[in-house]
Amino acid sequence: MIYYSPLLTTSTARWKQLALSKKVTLACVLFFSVFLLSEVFLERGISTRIASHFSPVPEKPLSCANPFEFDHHGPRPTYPRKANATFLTLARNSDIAGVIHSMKQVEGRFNRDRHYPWVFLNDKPFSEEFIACTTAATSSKTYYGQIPPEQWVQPDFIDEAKATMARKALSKIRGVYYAGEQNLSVMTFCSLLNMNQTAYRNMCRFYSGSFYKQPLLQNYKYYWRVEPDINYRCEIEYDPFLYMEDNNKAYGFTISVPEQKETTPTLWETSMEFFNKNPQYLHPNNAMRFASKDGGKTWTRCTYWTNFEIGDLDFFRESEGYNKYFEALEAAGGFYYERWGDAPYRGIALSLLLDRNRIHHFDDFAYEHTAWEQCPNPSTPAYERGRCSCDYDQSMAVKWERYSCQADFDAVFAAPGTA
Ligand SMILES: Nc1nc2c(ncn2[C@@H]2O[C@H](COP(=O)(O)OP(=O)(O)O)[C@@H](O)[C@H]2O)c(=O)[nH]1
Ligand SMILES: [Mg+2]
Repeated sequence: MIYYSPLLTTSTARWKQLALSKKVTLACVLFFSVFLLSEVFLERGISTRIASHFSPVPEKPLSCANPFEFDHHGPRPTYPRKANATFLTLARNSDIAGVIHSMKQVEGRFNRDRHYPWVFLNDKPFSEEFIACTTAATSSKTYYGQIPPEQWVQPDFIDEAKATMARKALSKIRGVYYAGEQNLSVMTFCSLLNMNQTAYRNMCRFYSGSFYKQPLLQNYKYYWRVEPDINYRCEIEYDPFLYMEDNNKAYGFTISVPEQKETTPTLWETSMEFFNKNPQYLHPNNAMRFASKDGGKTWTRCTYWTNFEIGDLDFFRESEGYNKYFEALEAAGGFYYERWGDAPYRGIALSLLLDRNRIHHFDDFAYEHTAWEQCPNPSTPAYERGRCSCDYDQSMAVKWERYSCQADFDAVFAAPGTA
């Protein structure tokens, strides 16, 4: 049956309807322009406000002062000298509470009498509140930098239609974190604009190939990465920067886990293509066996869990292999067409490019982030020395032994090397 609207029966009515629909269209265009502009220019745009209206999150008062919340029993260590080093925190303004939490941990457990500076990086300008609180949370100097867009946003050569399809496909697989679209099912307009769901990918790409290029890091040799909401559950009774320096270490980690298959279907073959073409970059005493047990055919998926890391910036800046390898992966587009992370990237790069003796496992650190942690073995002096308050049995390498890559690391790195 054909239905004729009475409004269409006269030309005046038709005109009125047209005018009305024009107004509605204009109002819609205006509304969505404001919406989109707010998403682009304000960190907490309209969508966040609408969402918070429906599920209001009570504002927690920030605790900016009194960072030294740990009791230190016994004498503090004395140190021969300081290293040329800094803490490094990438964060959004909205991460402030988690950042202050982490700073209290680091300051209280270690830095309150070492005074290493903090470098904070963000893809947007830091808010006054962020700067005021983080400055108050340490007695050291703090520096704030904004990442240039070309080192942060998705490059122009990425085919967005292909990237969107990939994100959709990944988000249909259960158990894949930061797959892409699921967080935004209600934010259709954001997803049209390709916003937020690529932020995690931007972050992974940034921590793979750009963080060490930031001007604020140029004068430092070592960085110690600190993420929001981490915990150190032992005192840090020595200076890990000096440990790195005195032992010629280029990279230190606490937890080693395998990367998910779904996020990296072609990472290994793309990497092998690069290293087969450029074998000159392979270090003769590398840790290939940590990455592959069959001479490169298949990947163990083992990575260093990069949210804790202490590294030698000179290595990242100066290693031609590290930088060329990043360029090759960037050109392949897998940071966006798949969800290549900085942990698998770093895991492969360091295992193949570095002398394996330059990679160090900080097994005496009690480190925890999200649900995963490392706690030193209570039968080791580290546990008592650090007056630890963690449970060794909850350690990734103990509780999730089959899943952890720690035993692989220990085996590979205990094997006799050439260096
Ligand atoms: N400035 C900024 N920092 C981000 C963004 N996304 C993640 N980060 C930071 O990158 C780090 C890793 O992100 P996180 O969400 O903790 O990833 P996860 O540890 O893998 O779950 C943290 O320090 C975050 O604060 C972003 O869009 N902008
Ligand atoms: Mg994190």
